[in-house]
Amino acid sequence: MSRLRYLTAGESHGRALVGILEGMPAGLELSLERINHELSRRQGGYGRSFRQKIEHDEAQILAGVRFGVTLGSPIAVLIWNRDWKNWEGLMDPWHKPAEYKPVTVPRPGHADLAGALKYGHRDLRNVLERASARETAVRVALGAIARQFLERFQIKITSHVVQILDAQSRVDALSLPPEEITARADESPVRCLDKAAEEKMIQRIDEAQKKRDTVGGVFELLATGLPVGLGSYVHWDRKLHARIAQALLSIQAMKAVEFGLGREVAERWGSEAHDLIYYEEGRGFYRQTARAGGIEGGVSTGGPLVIRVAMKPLSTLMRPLDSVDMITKQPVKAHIERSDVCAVPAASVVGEAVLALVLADAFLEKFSGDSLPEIEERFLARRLV
Ligand code: EPS
Repeated sequence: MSRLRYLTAGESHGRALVGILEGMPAGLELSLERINHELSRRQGGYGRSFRQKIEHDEAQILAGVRFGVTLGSPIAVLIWNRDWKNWEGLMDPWHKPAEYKPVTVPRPGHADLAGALKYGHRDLRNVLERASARETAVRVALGAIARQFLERFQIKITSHVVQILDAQSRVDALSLPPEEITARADESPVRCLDKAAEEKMIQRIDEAQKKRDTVGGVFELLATGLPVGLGSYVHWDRKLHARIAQALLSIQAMKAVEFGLGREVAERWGSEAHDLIYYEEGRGFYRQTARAGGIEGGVSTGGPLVIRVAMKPLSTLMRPLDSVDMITKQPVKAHIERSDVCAVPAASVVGEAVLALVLADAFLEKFSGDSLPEIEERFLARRLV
């Protein structure tokens, strides 16, 4: 990220999560309710653990905002972990409890083993606390700020779940307005727009719970209202799709990202793989399809962004997988930590936030300025032809 940067800190059962967002222009009116609304969207979804009943995520803005308006200085956000009081001793920054049993059996698929070997930890809790997707709460808060910035320019981001295990949605979301997608997805326990698929997804999650297993899936992100020209074709680290893919893959448990047709494009003839170009007076250049997903050559085309993200089944199984104790080197079953059975619906909300951060960064790069009016001026003066 060049114009908009962020850092987060915090352990899953530590005192709090904190984030700093740097690069937001001055003069943007922010709503705290909106930030908290996004946080509550992330906490939902069928198949979540008891943890989400303990937490009631709320953001506190510690810096960078005054009287509801951004100052142009770094914005600091804090979210308390309510569960911390149950873990106070175990997560104390200074004192180790007299009786303490380290976690020594890594879960296959988690960061546990590779993370411990890398940092030289002999207690896997030192790894898993930070590798946990609890961190995404603060990313959602920062993303909610980026989103409010993008909405000033009519850029809207939404998402819905298209697959859990083998249950697949058949709804073509591109034909729906983004507000409707959000409203319908928010109402569905699995954020799915297709009622029949929703039922099957819930069944699969119930089945997983019963079998003490987990399930992953796929969510789709859509962004509309983007101007032409975000990102660039001139250099690898400026290509918009590559930046989006990097950011989305940084969300815990994401394994693949596709744009438009995605990997299906490899099975098509060239004549059926691209978005044909049309022009109309007043409307400008336009396409009738979104096969490229709204990005060509690393540059936004002005069409909707269509991105699919695949999430693996969570690696904490209540019927644990084979593993080896780090200390004794004996074969044992993996460590069990309270966890979700399925977190794909929540991941789609995190995906929206992460996408908002990348798009706001690319937008600020193109229409840079220190204050919102300056950026608005540059945006209005943009060349359309
Ligand atoms: C959480 C994500 C999960 C949970 C966490 C809450 O992250 P991961 O499975 O990657 O560690 O661990 O906490 C619990 C489920 C718990 O019982 O404490 C989240 O998204 O808030």
